[in-house]
Amino acid sequence: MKPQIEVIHGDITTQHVDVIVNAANPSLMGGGGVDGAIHRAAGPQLSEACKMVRQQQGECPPGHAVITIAGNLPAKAVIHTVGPIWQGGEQHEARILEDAYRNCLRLAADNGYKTMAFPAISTGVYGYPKQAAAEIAVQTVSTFLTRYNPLERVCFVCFDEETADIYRRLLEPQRGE
Ligand code: AR6
Repeated sequence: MKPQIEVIHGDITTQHVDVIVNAANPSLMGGGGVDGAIHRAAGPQLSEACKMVRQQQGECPPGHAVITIAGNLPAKAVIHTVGPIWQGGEQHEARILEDAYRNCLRLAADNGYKTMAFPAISTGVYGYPKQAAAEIAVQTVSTFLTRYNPLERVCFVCFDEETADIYRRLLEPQRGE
């Protein structure tokens, strides 16, 4: 069966998927944006789990990803990744963003999860241009699903309509294939 890629305009914390991705910072200790929303919705168990990861492996560098329990969220697990901070495009931001998406996909697949949801990593506080970030997201997910296919559904959960439109346009040519 061909895996589905979906665009959802909404809040990632309410998604009924196996695993949601958090756009975290290297400390894994929470923050604003989607990170803050996920920590609030998941409750203190998530902070405890992140603290344990921190103690065991230190900070999570940009492009890397770690997995924890999901506390009170409908999802079964949370994958925390750290995207690049946009600095104009000459500081390997594209490669780091691609690594972030790919490492999340690998972690989800390696843990046997079938459905997952991504936010638009790095496009908020970290300032990555939305269109360029979405192109990397769609390309990396599509390539992963083509080459290695344990996932059944990947959702791009967009908090604003502008981002959702960007993703819909990028995915349009793939519809009906
Ligand atoms: N559901 C889905 N997407 C959301 C939600 C939500 N509930 N809330 C915000 N977004 P950002 P970053 C979107 O800033 O740029 C944190 O403080 C948002 O509109 O959350 O990777 C971390 O601790 C945007 O499109 O993450 C880091 O310090 C996207 O999620 C830093 O921000 C990403 O915006 C990470 O910055």
